[in-house]
Amino acid sequence: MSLIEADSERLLAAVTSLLAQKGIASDDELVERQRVTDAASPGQGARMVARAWLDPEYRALMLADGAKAAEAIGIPMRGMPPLGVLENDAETHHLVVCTLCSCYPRAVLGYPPLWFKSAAYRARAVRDPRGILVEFGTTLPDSIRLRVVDSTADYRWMVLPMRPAGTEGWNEAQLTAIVREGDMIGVTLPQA
Ligand SMILES: [Co+2]
Repeated sequence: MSLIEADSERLLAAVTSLLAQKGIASDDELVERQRVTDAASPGQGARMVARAWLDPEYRALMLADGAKAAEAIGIPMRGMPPLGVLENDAETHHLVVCTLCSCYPRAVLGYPPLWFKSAAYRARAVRDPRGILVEFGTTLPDSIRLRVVDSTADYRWMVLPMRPAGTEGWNEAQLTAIVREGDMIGVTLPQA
């Protein structure tokens, strides 16, 4: 083990023992949370999106309380911050960023992609959001209002994208398969 690894191990041990001492989270809870986060992937969020496209009641629940909607389809949310869902429509497009660090809805999307954590994305998503979308291959008509939403440690956000044309009659599994990570952050749009 290198010196740096030894230091980071000691820091981790100190923080976890403080969390336990203060009654914030036990070792078992931390291990469980880590296991759940390791198992999470964008496929979880994609299932929520596909369900919302097909089921207006589920869509209403998702917009009212993202965490409840996640739990309703078996995604574990215990110990996670609240999850807000931003619905894109013909007038408004949402883009999610954590300007401070890398706050990300890990329970429903898994670990954030590297670009989401980069200083360049965090700065440019605010300063030049339309420009950064173009780099992801997404050109929005000028008539669409673009809202940039800051994810924080206390409140995580995901985007409910618009269902693309050409998917009429598709079932939930087919719809789930076309929803990508970036679509739920707002950097890309689902394609049929
Ligand atoms: Co953050």
